[in-house]
Amino acid sequence: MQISLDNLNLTISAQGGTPLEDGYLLEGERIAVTHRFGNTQYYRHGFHSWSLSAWLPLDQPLPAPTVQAMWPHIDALPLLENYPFTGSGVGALQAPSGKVLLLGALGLDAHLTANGAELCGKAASSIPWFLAYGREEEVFRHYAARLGERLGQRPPKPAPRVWCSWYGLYGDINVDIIRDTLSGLRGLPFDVFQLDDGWQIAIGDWDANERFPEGTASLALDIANAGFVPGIWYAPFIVQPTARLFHDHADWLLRDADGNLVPAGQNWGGTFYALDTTHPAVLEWLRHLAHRLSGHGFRYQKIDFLYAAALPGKRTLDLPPEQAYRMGLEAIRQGVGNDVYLLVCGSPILASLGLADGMRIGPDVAPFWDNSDRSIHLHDLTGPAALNALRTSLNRLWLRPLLHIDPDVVYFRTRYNLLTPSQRALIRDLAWIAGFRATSDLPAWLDADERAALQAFLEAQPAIEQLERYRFRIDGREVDYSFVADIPR
Ligand code: 9PG
Repeated sequence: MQISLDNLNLTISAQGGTPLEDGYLLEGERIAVTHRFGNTQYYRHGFHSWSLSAWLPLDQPLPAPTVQAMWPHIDALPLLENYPFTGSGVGALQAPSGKVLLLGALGLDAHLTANGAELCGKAASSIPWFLAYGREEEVFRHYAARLGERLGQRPPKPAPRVWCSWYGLYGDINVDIIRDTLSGLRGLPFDVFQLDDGWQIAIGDWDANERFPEGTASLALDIANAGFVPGIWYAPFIVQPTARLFHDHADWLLRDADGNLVPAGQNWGGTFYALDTTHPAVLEWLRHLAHRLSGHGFRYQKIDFLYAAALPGKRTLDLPPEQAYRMGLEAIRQGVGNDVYLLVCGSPILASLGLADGMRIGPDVAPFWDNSDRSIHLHDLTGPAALNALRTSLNRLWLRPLLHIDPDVVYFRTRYNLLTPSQRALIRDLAWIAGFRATSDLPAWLDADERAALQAFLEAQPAIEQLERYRFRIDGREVDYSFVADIPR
């Protein structure tokens, strides 16, 4: 069919279409929009929190990451064909006029591709799509509003200010250092103290290990007594072979059509695997796990490596991957009830909407700017590095009306840190822009000035204005991220 959007004439292939005030509602399993923009910039939206989201020139392909076997989660596998001109959920093209043509799914399991002649969407079944043409800020805002109507939106409330153990202590946590940190944080206006990876017996066995001999409930009590909401990290959809769960419930694991286990990534000293989140016993186990942790006092739960439940595989119920994932996330939401804060991480984006309170929108930050071994030589822009975290997070700010968006932690320490003051300022400013404030700096590592800067960061309510795609004004001061958005080649 032929349609006209804001004086732009387009040829569209779809099963149905209805004009809207702010665009066009299309229906179909496959959508193709023919354009005449030529080799313009394509907005690629990554599969999950850590996957690359960026505006990319269509005439300059990037090599696909060469570490896919080790990191199957970098992107959904079908997205690596025609990399990087593929994406998940939404895609957009920049017109010569400067306006933007956006095609965004209003359902799950949707992927996109683009080239100099077409913008195409493909879903696992016929779903609604939103097509719009106009100012970039406007088309993304309208798309977000439609997504909220379809998939849900959490009630607006201010994002918690979080102290998270990961980027200070990594896995090296124990009850003594946690208690020391809690007392060192006294007087700083954090809402949540969140324990990250390192407290559990194994990935899959979510009980406290020997470094926390008094158990998780006692830990939550220590945190609450220090005046913070207890927060905890776990990775509910994955299992490592050393876990009891792996041996006790081999039938819960995600397998391919040949019955082989589907590898979900490599970490913690080996390959880890995914749960089949359409299996009734798995759903019951997930509800119970989330409920037990909230019952122990953890009213803030960071659930991680969630993409694993959305990998291709043969499941108990024959559902497409993101729908299967959403069943798992629903079980966790049911387990904790409506009042516990769920921060999803490593998570498919659209499929988490309406269920999560907050979402990590980029890769991990790190106390260094870039890791060229991984970014340049392995073409992988998802590894821990300040640059990667900033780039993808900046390109996901349009999600902000739907839930809290977490661009990851800010550094105030100069100890154990290779970032320059201006690099640290860019990270801090993006936390203000995104509206999610967190750090992992150990209070003992901060000198008086650094501690004062952290306190000011937590207390400030800066006025934020977006001037251009990557340019902002923060309390009158201009911040330009354009150089961050560029991809090293
Ligand atoms: C804990 C961490 C922190 C962090 C999460 C996540 O192997 N990997 O590719 C890999 C990717 C991300 C990652 C760890 C490993 O970080 O984003 O905030 O919670 O897990 O293990």
